[in-house]
Amino acid sequence: MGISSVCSSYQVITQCSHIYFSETLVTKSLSSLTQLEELQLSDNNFKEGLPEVVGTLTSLTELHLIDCQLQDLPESLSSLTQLEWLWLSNNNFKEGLPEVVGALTSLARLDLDSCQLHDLPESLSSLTQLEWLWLSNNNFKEGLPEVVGALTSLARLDLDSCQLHDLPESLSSLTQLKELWLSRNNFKDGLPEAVGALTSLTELYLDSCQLQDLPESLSSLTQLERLYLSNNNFKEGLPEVVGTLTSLARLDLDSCQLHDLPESLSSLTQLKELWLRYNNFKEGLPEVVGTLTSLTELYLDSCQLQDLPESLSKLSQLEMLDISSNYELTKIDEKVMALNKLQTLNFYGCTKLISPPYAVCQDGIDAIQEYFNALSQGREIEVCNAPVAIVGNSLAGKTSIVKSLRQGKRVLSKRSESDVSFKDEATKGFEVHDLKLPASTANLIDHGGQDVYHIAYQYALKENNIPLFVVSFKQFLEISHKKESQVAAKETCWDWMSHLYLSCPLLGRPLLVLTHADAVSNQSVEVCKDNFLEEIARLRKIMLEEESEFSGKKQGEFQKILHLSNTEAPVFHPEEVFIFSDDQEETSNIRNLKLALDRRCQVFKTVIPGAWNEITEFVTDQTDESVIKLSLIEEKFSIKESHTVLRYMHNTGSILWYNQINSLQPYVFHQIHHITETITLLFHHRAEEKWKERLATFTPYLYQGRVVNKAKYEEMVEEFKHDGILDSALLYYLLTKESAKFPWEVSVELLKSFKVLHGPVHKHSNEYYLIPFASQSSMDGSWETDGDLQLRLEIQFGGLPLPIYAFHLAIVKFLDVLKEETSLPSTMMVRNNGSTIYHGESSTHFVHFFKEQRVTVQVSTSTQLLASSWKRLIETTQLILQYITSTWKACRPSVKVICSHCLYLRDPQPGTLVDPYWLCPVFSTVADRPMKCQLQVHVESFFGFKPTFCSKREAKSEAGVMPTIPSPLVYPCYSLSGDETQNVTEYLSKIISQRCAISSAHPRPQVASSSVQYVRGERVQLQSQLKTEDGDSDLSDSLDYLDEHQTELAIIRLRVKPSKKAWAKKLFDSSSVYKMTTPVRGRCLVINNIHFAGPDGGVDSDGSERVGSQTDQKNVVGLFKNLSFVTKIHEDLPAQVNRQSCD
Ligand SMILES: Nc1nc2c(ncn2[C@@H]2O[C@H](COP(=O)(O)OP(=O)(O)O)[C@@H](O)[C@H]2O)c(=O)[nH]1
Ligand SMILES: [Mg+2]
Repeated sequence: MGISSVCSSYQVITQCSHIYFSETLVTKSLSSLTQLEELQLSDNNFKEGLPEVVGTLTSLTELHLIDCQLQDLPESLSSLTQLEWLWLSNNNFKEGLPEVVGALTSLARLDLDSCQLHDLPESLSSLTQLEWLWLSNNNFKEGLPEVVGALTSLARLDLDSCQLHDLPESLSSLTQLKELWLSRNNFKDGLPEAVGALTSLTELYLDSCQLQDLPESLSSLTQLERLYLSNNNFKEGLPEVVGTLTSLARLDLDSCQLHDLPESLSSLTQLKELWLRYNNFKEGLPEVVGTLTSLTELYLDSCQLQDLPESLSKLSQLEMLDISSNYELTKIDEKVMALNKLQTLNFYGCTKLISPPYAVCQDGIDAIQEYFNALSQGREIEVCNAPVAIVGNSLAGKTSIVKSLRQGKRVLSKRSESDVSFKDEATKGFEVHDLKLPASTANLIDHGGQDVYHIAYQYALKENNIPLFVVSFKQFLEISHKKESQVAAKETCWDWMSHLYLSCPLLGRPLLVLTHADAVSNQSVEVCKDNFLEEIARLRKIMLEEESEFSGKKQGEFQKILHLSNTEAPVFHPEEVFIFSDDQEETSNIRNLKLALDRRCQVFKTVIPGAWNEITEFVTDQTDESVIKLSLIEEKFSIKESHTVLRYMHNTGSILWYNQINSLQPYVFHQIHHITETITLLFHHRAEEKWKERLATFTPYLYQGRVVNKAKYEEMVEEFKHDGILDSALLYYLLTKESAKFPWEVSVELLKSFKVLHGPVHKHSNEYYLIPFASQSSMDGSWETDGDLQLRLEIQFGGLPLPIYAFHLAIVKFLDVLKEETSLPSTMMVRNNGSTIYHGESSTHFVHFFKEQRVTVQVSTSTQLLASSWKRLIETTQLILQYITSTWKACRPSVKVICSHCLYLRDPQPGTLVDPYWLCPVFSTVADRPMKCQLQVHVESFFGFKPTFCSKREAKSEAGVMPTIPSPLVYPCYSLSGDETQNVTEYLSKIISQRCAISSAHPRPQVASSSVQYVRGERVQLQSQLKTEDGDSDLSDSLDYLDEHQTELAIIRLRVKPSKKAWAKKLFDSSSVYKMTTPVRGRCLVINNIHFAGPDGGVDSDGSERVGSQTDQKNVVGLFKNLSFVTKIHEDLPAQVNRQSCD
């Protein structure tokens, strides 16, 4: 279709990277558009010059030529005498701006941003109509061209990032200038005086200019309404001249290293918006702020404030107050909260607020005002309740510490690893016990140390608590002897930082309890303690070094973990380290620990209205039920007040009320241990014994009208244990028969809301739930080569390691996401380290390598579905990332796009495209743009990272060995035309012969990540198991790569090397062996009958089905695909197989 046939007087042509402007097409079609007023040609490639025809469109008033690789402009452009707006940013005029621009005398707006300009032609002075000029991001190191001063109609001049040090005097002729943008230049030696002469200025941008002072002459800018000064260094004080700019309505002083503000600022009587974020007002907010009575918006984010002074109460016009991220803020003056125009209060991160309590602030300004009203009207009670999170390895001595604290003497819990008959006091999930201290009450949250219980931690997570780490000297020494002391410090203590601080970066410094001092024999306890603390300090150093390597990246939340990021203070304060042994006489330690806890609890001290006590007592008195219905409380008390009280009780750890989760909001869990009892029905550190016990007492029951007998029960249990697939009949049994703590729906919600369960999934009228955590089996490697094409992304997590349960929850999230996305009947499979969802011809895999802190997401697909598969891959990854980063706020993920072309060739070192800023909001808003541009723009311009992609691409295509790789195989794309798909298909068939060559030339590294699989909680005695294999077996050769340090890893997939055994070699050398050497080795037909037809052709009457044969099918198909067979699957074929159906 000719362009002219669709173009009328107004036409936009944009993003036409695929339209080739042949001379004939352009002259024939475009030249006839004599009425054309606006032409959009941005994002095209006019490296060879702009087509002359553009100059014939004499009616043009607006011409867009952004990012067109232009180096010059044709003279003919001078005929565009009507042209008012010309957009030329992101072109390359290194050789100078084409003179023709100066001939466009009607120009009112000229955009020359990022054009590599060093100078401007004199001819520009003819642009007497020019009002707006963008010159940002050019290099005027040698000085701004004088010609700019001649453009006397200018109202707006943008000179951001121009490497300017000074400005010419001539600039002062711009008497019409209203807006001047000078951000990100270097005025270390002072702001040029010329600025003070621009007396018409209303807006002045001077952020990030390395300013330390401002000239007095600025006081002439009497019209100035907006002044941007953020990111300068006014350590010595804000220049007094600012106080003379009495027309100012907005003043931006973010990140100016301010400690105080001058009194003179009080003259700014028109000031409406004041930005003071990221300054240090530890000593108190300057009083002068309270005099700015016209203020409507005040931003005090991250100012290290400890209180909000009463003086702010004079800001009667204030509508918006941002005090977020003032982590030490404990008090907001009552009068400030009484400001009647105040509508928005942002206090995110101020978890230490005690007056009003944080729980009250969470309910908004009304609740705060009511709280103060209630206080002033009636009785008030001072309370001091604080949650204490106790973490540490299993058997570290956590529960013993809790008992000792509560009983006031050293008491040890009774544990037995081996004796089954013994009542084991191992903590399951978590337990909460209160502890009365001299001036406070602590709610001790004792966490179970075993891996299986980590998933339960999320239930008791608090934004603010007192962390207490328990480390056993015995374990520390044992690991130190076996490995080294650094590993020991990491395993006994450091890893626990992630559990608490990744999700709640704002928690204060942890207390440390060292137990089993009686186990330290040869060396003194003090030496051992010092050794441990040194190793912890070293671990912190290593982590911070790793952080600085990534310094280009946003560290965000991580920086807030102060005891880790601030190296001036030790990780554990010497006065908060306690040593315990089994000595029962030892009571002074307990006393000291109690005192230390009491001191820390003081921070939580607050005053509450007397009326609250009634609600608190009502809740604690309800001992008959496991869960209180919220409606019951709401009937008796005011709704608003009871919510605030419940939230307060939740924050202090005395109840659990998940008011953020809609389905759980109607319930108040005041018998906290019942929650963990519900969870431990599914996971238990002695799962095997538990199942056996259950079986012994099993009696048949009814579920949905059907009797579940023992055989069915056993089958369901086996399926659950092996595959993590939980039949809802079994879930029902566990939650109602085994323990009826909560109503069935509440229990299910409790598990589903925290991503312990995924489901229900329906299959053949049965309902199932999927629980990756429960599965004992791991993903086999066949997913790697599944499908014609593999599209793959890898997420690597840096910094503090994510706990393993984070990966399991992410798998459930993955299942949730894809279930919603696809309406196709899809099947799913879960394993303890991953999951696969099959949708029609493609399948999506999620696999995690916990030890390496890495996740792989892959879509295996056909060429036909290439674009939609990329889309699915990217969107799935993004949703998973959003989930992980919102829960584990301080984690630092980075994402790699793996080159699909390399994957196709089975290249062991595939090319990657690195995007360290994957989560950048720009990406999510421009969803439909090919990601290629975005990745490159971000990577190159912001972080100095260069994407490395498919190393074979350039080299091979230049040498002419390979045709150019179609870009959808290298870059993600969101849409593909039929031709492009065809192109990819042809290309792939051409290179299939290369596949084997490359993969045999670079054998995979022996311990390829994918061959390492983690088996939860089980120390698989792999060595001994394998040794019992046939001594002649080739598999025994592979043991040499087993790592001594990784005994808890099970290497499931072993590489099979060519045999060295003569008898085996002979088998392959005989003339009777048919050698297969063609790229496609042959066809493989898999017939899998899952359901057997009954005599009438329907499903067999006894409903028998071969559950699990799907897995065999996958394995068989995977194997043959690896051997380059074309595979075809048939399911449920009748006995009389029609030959045709197999063809
Ligand atoms: N010798 C000695 N044994 C201790 C000490 N603290 C705890 N234990 C024992 O270590 C085992 C584990 O203690 P427990 O408090 O249940 O550990 P948890 O798993 O961290 O809760 C129990 O058998 C305790 O009796 C200690 O300081 N010295
Ligand atoms: Mg315990």
